[in-house]
Amino acid sequence: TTTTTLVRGTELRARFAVALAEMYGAEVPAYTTLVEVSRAVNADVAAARGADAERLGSLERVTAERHGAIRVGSPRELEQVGRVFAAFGMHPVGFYDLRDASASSVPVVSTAFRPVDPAELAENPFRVFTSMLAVDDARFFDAPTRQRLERFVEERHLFSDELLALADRAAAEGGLPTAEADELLRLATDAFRLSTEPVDRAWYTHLEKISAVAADIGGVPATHINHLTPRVLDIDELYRRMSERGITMIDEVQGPPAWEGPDVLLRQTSFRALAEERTFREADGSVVTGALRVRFGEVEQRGIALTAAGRDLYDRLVAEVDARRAGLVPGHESDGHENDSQRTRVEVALDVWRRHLPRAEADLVLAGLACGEVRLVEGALLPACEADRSFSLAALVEAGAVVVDPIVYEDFLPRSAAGIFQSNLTDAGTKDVELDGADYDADRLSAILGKTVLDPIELATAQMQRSVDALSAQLKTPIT
Ligand code: OOG
Ligand code: NI
Repeated sequence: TTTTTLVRGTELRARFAVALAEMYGAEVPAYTTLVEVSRAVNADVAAARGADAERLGSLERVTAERHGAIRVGSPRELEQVGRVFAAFGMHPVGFYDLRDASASSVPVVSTAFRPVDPAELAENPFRVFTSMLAVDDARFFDAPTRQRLERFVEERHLFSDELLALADRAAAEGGLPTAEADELLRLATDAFRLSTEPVDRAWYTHLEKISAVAADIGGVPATHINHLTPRVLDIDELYRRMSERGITMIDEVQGPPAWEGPDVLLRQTSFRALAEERTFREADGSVVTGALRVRFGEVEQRGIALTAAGRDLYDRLVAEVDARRAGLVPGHESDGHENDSQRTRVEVALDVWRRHLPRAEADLVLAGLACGEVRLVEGALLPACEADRSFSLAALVEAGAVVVDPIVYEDFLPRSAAGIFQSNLTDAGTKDVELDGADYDADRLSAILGKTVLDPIELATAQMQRSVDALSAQLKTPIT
């Protein structure tokens, strides 16, 4: 018998991320600048902060880390892309509804495909934010537009049968032999290349009036990677350096404000990409060269994952910031600001955060707001146990017998995502709020995908609980 060596899913994923980056870098030169500046920022932060800089991931992981974004037009296309990503050990996590995310709204629902196992994440956390056009949402699409969209999307083939067959095999067998692995990577990368096929101008323009995102999905013959996002350790510094290079960033960093406390969840910012050459078919049948400006550059900084209670608090803080800026609730005189409507979202958010969140990472975890892995410090003295012989985690941490390592937030924020979508569009589009929208939730996406869309908070809290259970087993007593 001969044994063939399999190229395993983990390696396939790492190679996929690199192949997409090479293709995207060749297509979008500003991406290369962004990656260069990100690397420089990360190196400088690591030099300045030492080991502390790596609390939320090794410099190696962070430097290689990317997320991509793609958009598809139908349940069939979503199901197929789910099979492609499964080959790379990437599974659907999180349900994001961007149709009602605050002021901005985009006619898509989304999930992110990513590795789930902490060891896999540590090896290569490549993830792809994946949006599906909600063609059945009557607030955006009238019946004739919907029918034409459905027909248009049904007739195109984003993923070849050969690609899908190889992907299914890789997922089933945990990898592929070398030659098949190469072929899978070639076909999968190619599926996300910007198409050179002509775009029907009239149809594209019709959709663009409703939503530029709808036009980018249902007005073109293929999908493409929309952006590829590097991770930085200091997004404010990155923002400064990109601006210094003359690249106009969107107005603010999305998500939590910069503050003295730990990095929490996700902060993101972006810049509009340059116009890209595309060919169009005009009404008279002639084919002309034109340009579209739909792809953009984005960068992110990741922080600690929150528990359900932490996320509730976060959402309440976001609402408080909105209410204060809208003048619905007063600011606090002690902060020297009664007039929040004059201040930026980030400025108000900073005050709100300082009032409500513990500043030490361990306190966030011990308060049940954030997720961390606990571990016994070798040789440390244990504190006195409780009357029932159990240990309190707080007492163990206080005594220095246990340390808490933060669990990084691996997911996305719907409001930031909507903000990123929106700030890169020139036109708000149209939405008839009098009509009913189509119902979408994680269950409906799971049914479309034929696999369960996992819950980000459950994944992070389960990881934390496993570490508490292991500690409890080590100490042979319950931990409270
Ligand atoms: C996705 C926008 C959302 C993020 O990082 O929140 C996103 C898109 O533009 O297709 O990528
Ligand atoms: Ni993104």
